[in-house]
Amino acid sequence: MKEADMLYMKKALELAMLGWGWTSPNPLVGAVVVKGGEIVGSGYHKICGGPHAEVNAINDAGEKARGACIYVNLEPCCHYGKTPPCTDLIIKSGIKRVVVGMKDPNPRVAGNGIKKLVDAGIEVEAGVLEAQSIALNEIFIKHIREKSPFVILKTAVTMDGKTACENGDSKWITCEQSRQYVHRLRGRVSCIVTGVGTVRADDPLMNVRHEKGMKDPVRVVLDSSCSIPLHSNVLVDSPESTIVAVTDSADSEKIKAVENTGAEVMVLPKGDKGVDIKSLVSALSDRGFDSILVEAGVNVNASFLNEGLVDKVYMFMAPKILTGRDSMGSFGGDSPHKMADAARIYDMKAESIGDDILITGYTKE
Ligand code: AOF
Ligand code: ZN
Repeated sequence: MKEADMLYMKKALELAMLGWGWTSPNPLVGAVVVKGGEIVGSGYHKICGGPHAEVNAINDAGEKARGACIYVNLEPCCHYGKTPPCTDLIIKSGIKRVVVGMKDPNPRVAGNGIKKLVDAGIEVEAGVLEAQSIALNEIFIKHIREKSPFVILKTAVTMDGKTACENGDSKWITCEQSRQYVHRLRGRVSCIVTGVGTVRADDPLMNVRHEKGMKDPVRVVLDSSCSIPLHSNVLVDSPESTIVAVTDSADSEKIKAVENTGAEVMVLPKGDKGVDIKSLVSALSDRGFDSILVEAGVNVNASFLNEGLVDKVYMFMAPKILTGRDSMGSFGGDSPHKMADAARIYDMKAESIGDDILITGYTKE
């Protein structure tokens, strides 16, 4: 692989990141137009429904696009969606080489974009920085392939795996930078799921206040009996972006009171422990949500993990050892009898965030 190709693709990936939080359910895409060893145009996909990265980059390059090479982290589209096919514009602009990060998993494209360019006599090279391109759009990839949201479970623990003292105190485990990182993650997802226990204990806002210019996700509170206090922050601050998920055993007066705050109440089937989590994920999927961030207590965390609904885990580990036999961990549920029953995490990675270590990994290989 040519070094220059990797360099320009890296630039395209960096540009793609600028759309973080605004392109959902569409992908993060960046593009650069290069001619004579110089960047003559660049652009990225800014907002879902808006022009694609290639369009912005080619318009930026203008006449200089003729005879140039375009680098884009996702295969150019060849279909009419909310916008016309990028392949047509690439062909018309006189670009002679296209370097692609990854093939588009969208069945309406899926290799046909590349084929259309090749058929038009354009040189195409695919798979440059492919792993990075796939990682950047993991939410988009799962959502478009499986029509189901990508589920991220986030926890924060001490080095001995504790999340709270025996009396529930947990403020704060991690450093300021880690908390800011979580806000950025919140800005990328369609919704955050938590339990009513967490709402009672911490009264969180669950918004993106540490990052400017990002939209807040919808907040979903699991509360089978609809017992959420009406003065909770999630019902006082922007209640129109709060969903309270209850079961049919919830009292209708309580449901009405929550609805009167402006929040939505979603009645879902009962599971073993409260609201059935699979039904919740499928209801959120029906709304077109591409991603779910689980930021919850021991029971909700265990339900999501044990039901096989988690795709990716973000675990922030603080440089602290809490100790104490009654200190709490991040996962409750029934206690397994064999280590072999532990949930296996794949492709585990660690990076430093301030004083903490962020460990990420996937539940599937
Ligand atoms: C984007 N931005 O920069 C690229 C995309 O409905 P449309 O016209 O916006 O098309 C969306 C599809 O286009 C998307 O699912 C993906 O397959 C392809 N490429 N989409 O939103 C872009 N290059
Ligand atoms: Zn396109």
